[in-house]
Amino acid sequence: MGSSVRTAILRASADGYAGLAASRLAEQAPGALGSDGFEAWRRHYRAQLQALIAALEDELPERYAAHVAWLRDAQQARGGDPAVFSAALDALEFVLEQHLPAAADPVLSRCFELARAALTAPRAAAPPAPAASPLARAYVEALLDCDKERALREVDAALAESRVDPAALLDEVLPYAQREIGELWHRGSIGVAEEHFATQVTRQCIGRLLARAQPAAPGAARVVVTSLQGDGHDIGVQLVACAFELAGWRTVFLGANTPIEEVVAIARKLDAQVVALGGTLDEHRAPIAAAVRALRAGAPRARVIVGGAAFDGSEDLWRRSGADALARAPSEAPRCAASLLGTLA
Ligand code: B12
Repeated sequence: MGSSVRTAILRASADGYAGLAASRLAEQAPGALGSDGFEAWRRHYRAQLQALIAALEDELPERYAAHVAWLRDAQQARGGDPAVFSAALDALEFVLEQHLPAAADPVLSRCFELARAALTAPRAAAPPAPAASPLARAYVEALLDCDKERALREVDAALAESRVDPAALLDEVLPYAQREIGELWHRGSIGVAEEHFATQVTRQCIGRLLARAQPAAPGAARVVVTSLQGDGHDIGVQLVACAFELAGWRTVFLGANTPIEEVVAIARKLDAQVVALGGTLDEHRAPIAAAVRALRAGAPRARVIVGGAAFDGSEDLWRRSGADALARAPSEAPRCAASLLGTLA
């Protein structure tokens, strides 16, 4: 069986395999399933299968192993039993062996081998906090105190006193804060409510920056910015849209979760010169590649820029998407777009 056929089957049957793996786990480790245990494990397996499919497509088994270790850490931080987690991996491998012979696919076998090794390795120590400016630290502290007024005051004062410029806010302060909040959630130190709160305040900060943008000139270049169906993260792309707006582009920001055909339709309708697509998780790369293909056919004038954490950790992952360029930071995106159009001053 060819590996692309295998991933197609996996994708089409992921829901079924998720249910079978949850049933197998219930048989093998009945204590593993609490009150809503079957549904919770089915959701867990669905997410894990998406990461597995992305690892198979890109032939990067170590990314699946990293994802499994990440899930284990998140569960353990909430009192989950590591032995159950290991049984859960066995259950998934068993189901796939039954339904999708693994022997012929060395990448699939390697995914499980590395995942098992990752599970037996000791839990990773908290990574050292990245260097952050005093403003970024003060902003995070205010968020953790759920003090929106203080958080916004910190940002307003820094902008007013020119202690921070918009690019630093977009590239450093706000991403640092979102990632710190994510790390604390991952380690079980804060809940989803704190994350949701931080995301809302970060949106307001972006609004503060947008209020400083001059209206775009009528003939200015047009960009469409979005993340795609299945990707609920919109702060990264919002920062990118804000950078374009501050750089004078006519910016059409669509938020998160946009269906591919809608992105193509609006790019065609508006005759957009650039489409900027963001992705956060490994499984967001496949929809981005599909969108690039659809844009080439349906809106061929648009140049496509990609970015986001889905492309981190490898120099060339973005090239496989077929896009024209990768921008690593929001304020880099307008420069990168202008250079693609040959209009860089
Ligand atoms: C907020 C958040 C959410 C919110 C999103 C709300 C919203 N409206 O955006 C919600 C609750 C919906 C959410 C859901 C999930 N999340 Co989430 N989320 C986060 C969190 C805390 C912040 C995300 C964020 O705003 N980042 C800030 C942006 C600015 O940073 P960035 O993405 O790295 O982007 C930088 C660059 O890449 C670039 N960039 C970004 N996009 C683009 C686009 C273009 C075009 C360009 C040029 C550049 C660019 O700009 C940024 C600055 O340099 C992160 C933590 C983190 N480390 O980011 C987790 C995180 C991304 N989430 C994670 C997970 C696992 C999930 C869920 C699967 C959880 C679950 N079990 O349901 C779901 C998946 C939902 C989905 N279908 O996509 C994990 C991913 C781990 C992994 N790699 O597998 C993270 C890392 C949390 C963690 N610490 O473990 N999440």
